[in-house]
Amino acid sequence: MTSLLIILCLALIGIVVVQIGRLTELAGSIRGEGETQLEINATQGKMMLAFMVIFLPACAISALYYQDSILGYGPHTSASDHGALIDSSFNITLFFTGIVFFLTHIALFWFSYKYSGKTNAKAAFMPHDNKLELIWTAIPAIVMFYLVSDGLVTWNKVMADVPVDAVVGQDYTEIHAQGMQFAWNLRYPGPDGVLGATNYKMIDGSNPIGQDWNDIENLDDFHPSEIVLPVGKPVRVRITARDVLHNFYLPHFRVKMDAVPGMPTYFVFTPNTTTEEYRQRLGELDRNGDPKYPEWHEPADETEPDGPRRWEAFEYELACAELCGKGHFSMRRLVKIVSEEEYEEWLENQSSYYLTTIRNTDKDPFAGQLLDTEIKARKTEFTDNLQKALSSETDKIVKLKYISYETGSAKLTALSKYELDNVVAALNKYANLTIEVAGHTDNTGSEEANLALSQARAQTVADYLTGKGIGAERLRVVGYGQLKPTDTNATEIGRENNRRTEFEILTQ
Ligand SMILES: [Cu+2]
Repeated sequence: MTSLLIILCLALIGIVVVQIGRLTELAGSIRGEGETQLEINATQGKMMLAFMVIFLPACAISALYYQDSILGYGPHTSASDHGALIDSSFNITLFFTGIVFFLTHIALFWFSYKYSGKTNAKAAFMPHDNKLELIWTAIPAIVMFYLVSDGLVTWNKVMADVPVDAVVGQDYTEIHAQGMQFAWNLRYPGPDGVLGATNYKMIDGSNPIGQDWNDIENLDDFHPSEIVLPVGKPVRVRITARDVLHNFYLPHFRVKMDAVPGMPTYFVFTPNTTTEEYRQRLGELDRNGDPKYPEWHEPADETEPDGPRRWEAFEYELACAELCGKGHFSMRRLVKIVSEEEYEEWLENQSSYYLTTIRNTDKDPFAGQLLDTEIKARKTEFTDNLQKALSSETDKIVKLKYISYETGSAKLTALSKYELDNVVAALNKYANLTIEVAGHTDNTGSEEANLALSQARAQTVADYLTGKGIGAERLRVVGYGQLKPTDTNATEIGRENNRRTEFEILTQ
């Protein structure tokens, strides 16, 4: 209904304009063509002048009025080191083009008014003027030279890669952002600080970035759902695209770089304002205790008028600045800038994508093998348990959690050797240590068979130890069969816990 009314109004206005035009034409033909033309000229001239008086101040006033919403002004000063350079380049350019803008518009409208058609005036004819030519060539040339050279210097600083001798993981953090329709796949290097190799041919449902699992540097890489970075430390973002053009855009940090399929790009920047500091800036109060930027004190959620204010809910964000398809808008990701301590804490809580998703699946080239990190972790666990038993008065038993046998036999599995080597190392380290190696089973099968099996298994372990040069007199070998369960035999997990090899410290 409203739109119908608007259309009707517009149609009526159109008819009125046409009718006025006809009327003027009619009046003109009655009074004579020339006189009417002069009158129109004079009116147009005055209108031009009036337009200038309203339009130019309005330009300046609106810019000042909205200045707090513009990047680079008010609370929106840059949150990265290089951002200030970009903002200052923009300001210098705005200063010079602003002068030209105002001067040319004043000249345009003033002359339109002053020289609007008159019968008694005649245009002056000036074929050439060297002085004028010199002035209007030299001034723009000097200004342009300055703008271009300043821009070039800024550009080189902003686009600079990390120094050649900078060490990844120490001097700077390197992260990976891969654009796809429609998400950013983020990847962090994990504890080793180095991103593993990727190959687009390896991309599949379980490997979104195409990480090469044969490269051990990939094994600790993790895929966070948001970007978290420590304040004050340079970060180099590796930017790739999986399908079409995307654009890695962090407006608050003045970071913007195309993600191009087949052509990795990068951007190096140093965040210098934490999320919390930026929020404080938005929520700042003036001397009278009133909000400095009132729009940031409105509720963040309109349906919750008493909820957090907009400044409190503020988050930095990563957007895609390329119109990459209809789901383009959904490529938003949060960016959090935190203190070094908070960052370390966050890192601790992240887990490797390989270990959580790929490990021991058919995509894992290391399936059935132990990784160095796992060997180390098991050694630490063994040493801790041994120390506990050594210092305990009552509990002298160390469970050998990672020793296992082929089903129903006393043959050790290949991976048992790591735990056995830990035992060898312990016996070599503590020369007075004597132990009882004990085998245990669950209650499946006959008691005699279990006794025999546990005895055989304990013997295999002892044989391994003596084979490594441990004196047989330091070992007592016992098979307890099903007689000493530590858990229930009613459940599978309980039975698994009961099938075990352990040793007890006899003397130390
Ligand atoms: Cu995109």
